[in-house]
Amino acid sequence: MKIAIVCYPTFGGSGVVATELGIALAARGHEVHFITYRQPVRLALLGSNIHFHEVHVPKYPLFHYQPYELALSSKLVDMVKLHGIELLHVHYAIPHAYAGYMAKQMLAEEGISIPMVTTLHGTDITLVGSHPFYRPAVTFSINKSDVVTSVSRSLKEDTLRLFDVKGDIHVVPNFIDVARCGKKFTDCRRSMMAGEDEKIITHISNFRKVKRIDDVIKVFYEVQKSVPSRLLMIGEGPEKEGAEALCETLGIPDKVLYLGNSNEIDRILCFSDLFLLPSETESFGLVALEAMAHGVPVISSNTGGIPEVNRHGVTGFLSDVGDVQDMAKNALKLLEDEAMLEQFKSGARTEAMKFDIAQIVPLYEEIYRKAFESR
Ligand code: GMT
Repeated sequence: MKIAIVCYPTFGGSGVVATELGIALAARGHEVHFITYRQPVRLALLGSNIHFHEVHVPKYPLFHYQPYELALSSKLVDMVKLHGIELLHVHYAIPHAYAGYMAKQMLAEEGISIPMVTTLHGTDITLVGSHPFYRPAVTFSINKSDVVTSVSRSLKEDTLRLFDVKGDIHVVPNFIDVARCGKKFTDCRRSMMAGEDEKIITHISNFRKVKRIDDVIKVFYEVQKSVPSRLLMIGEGPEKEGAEALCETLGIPDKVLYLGNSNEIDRILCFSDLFLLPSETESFGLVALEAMAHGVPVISSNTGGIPEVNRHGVTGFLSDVGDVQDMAKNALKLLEDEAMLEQFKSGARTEAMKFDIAQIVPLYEEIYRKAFESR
């Protein structure tokens, strides 16, 4: 099948999922065309059946906001015609589903009928999409998609609660390449990050408000009082400066390392003992799954789709949003008991296998078949 994938090409979970899906589909013989404004960060290699087409938005001074949706829908029309693309799979409703629908309509004018699958990822529904300024357009583009999928049961419930959705929403969970994560790194250089007697705690995100970065620092502050440890902070975003300031205030700047955005999270997770994800809301928490696949137990909040991934008492522990003391208590429970930590590391790895890419990609292929039928 010839499939166009539209996504954000950034380090964010939706872009990562879309990219990994495209790579896996290409490996299964499909022809995949990524259409977005930059080559996706995880898309290292292009080839005979994996392509990237850049959406250019020429700057014009009259426009206060440059019309990306217009450029994207035009590019979709051109690429569908040029490459004979048979299906659009758009990740993140805003504005991709809207642009995809416009492309569909333009193509229909020329007698080309193409189905569109929309995958909802989280903030396109919970934080941004449900804002009154966007809701009518998001509702419209969800209802005009041939098939809609969401990455967790929780996100499906949120979508049905927040929008007037007419059709069904199929839950297709996010996934991980277990074989790749299980690979032992010969150069897993733990000693570069911490002393032999120190535990390594990790957080990876886009450092936005929704991630509750201050809670990450506060949990670590409590933990390091009892267990010699280091905190690795991976990612970039608006809350980073505040986090650095909080570390100074608490007197722990030398114990916290900020490593910026990284394409090497496999190498960082391979020597991590614990992962922190205290988010305000999280439709799935792909990064928690990535940590688990590397055998890293997760201390998280119990919000949104996280409980569908992180199993309390098996792969880590869950606490109410903002309950820093409970998160720190749970972290210490694991870090102070070597046998228990080992048991949770193995529990995390085993649970992650349920989300192996090999099981999830065929679900998307099934969805594509459905989309063709419902055209
Ligand atoms: O977490 C973010 O803010 C980035 C966002 C994105 O769109 O990339 O992540 C969302 O999609 C991920 C992939 O499906 C999910 O794992 C994240 O939980 C979800 N983020 C939120 O719901 C806050």
